[in-house]
Amino acid sequence: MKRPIMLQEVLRLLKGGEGYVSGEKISTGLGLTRAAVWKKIGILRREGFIIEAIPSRGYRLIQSPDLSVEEILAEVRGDFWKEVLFYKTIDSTNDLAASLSVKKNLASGTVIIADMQEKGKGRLGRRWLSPPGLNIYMSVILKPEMAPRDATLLTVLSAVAGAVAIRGESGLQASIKWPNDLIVSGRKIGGILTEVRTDPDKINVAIIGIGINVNIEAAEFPDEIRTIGTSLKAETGQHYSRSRIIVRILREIESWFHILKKDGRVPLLQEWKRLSSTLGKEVKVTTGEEIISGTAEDIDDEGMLIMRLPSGIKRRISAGDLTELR
Ligand code: BT5
Repeated sequence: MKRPIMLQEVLRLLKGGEGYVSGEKISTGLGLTRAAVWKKIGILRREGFIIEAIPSRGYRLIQSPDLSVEEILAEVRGDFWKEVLFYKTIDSTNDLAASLSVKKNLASGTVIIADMQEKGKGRLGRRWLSPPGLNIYMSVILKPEMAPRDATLLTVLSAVAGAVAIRGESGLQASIKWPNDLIVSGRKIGGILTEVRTDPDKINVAIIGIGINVNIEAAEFPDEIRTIGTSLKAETGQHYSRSRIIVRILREIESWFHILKKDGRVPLLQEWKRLSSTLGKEVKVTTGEEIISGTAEDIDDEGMLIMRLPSGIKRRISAGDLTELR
């Protein structure tokens, strides 16, 4: 079921208004009765929005909740982003996206967000720590006109979106460790898990899972992650709105798709290189079949890592776990 658009319209008016927005302005602007406006305000309040109502002046938005689908939709819904589905508890947003995209044939531009995941997953069946009320766990469903070999490029694009969103919201110098890690101060603040279903010659559905540690405190990480992970809160001491970060990520993804279409891959790859912590470093990559050591020289236009081995030979690597040696 599509979320009705009217709540988002009310929210837009409240956010756009300087100070109070009169009930009259909302009702005439949206073609609603005053009673209907009051009802929508009630729904928004139940979603956690703090809205002041003064009879002679109107309504004023005082505070938004930290995670609100209505707020995200009010900001991004359009030709590219179609729908946002929210779940309080779920196994994994990627798994649900995969099963719904088959069962319900979800449109490209559907976003699935969860407050917590019981079985959040990383690559190769690893676990992704996903406690409630603190972090971002989301999957975006896209049906891009791309060849199956471009799946890594989707990870590249999403990592850029994630790093830019973290930088924009917090000022932290987030960087990207090839292929899918978002890093702050040498620790993992987020990760991307791209899964694709393909036809022989094109991607049928891409599910891009994005996990970002937002308001979790360092002390709340279990031992095995405390030394390798971090969060926006752990780095800055501040609390962040998950909605705002999600909106930034979604806007970035949308805008990179437009740029890809208009100007090709070069601008995206340049931006990735600007944000990368990997290039120029001595690295070790574990691929599952072998461990390769050398210098990370470049990524190619499919997002593959180009390594120069000590022998001088270049290798092109599609996937693996990378450790920066220095
Ligand atoms: C990733 O895998 O980094 C991809 C993470 C993707 C998570 C999102 S959340 C929404 C969507 N739905 C899902 O079920 N997944 C996606 P990988 O590179 O394999 O890294 C996994 C490793 O990161 C684990 O083995 C841990 O060492 C570490 N780790 C686990 N949880 C972490 C966390 N919250 N923060 C930092 N590191 C973590």
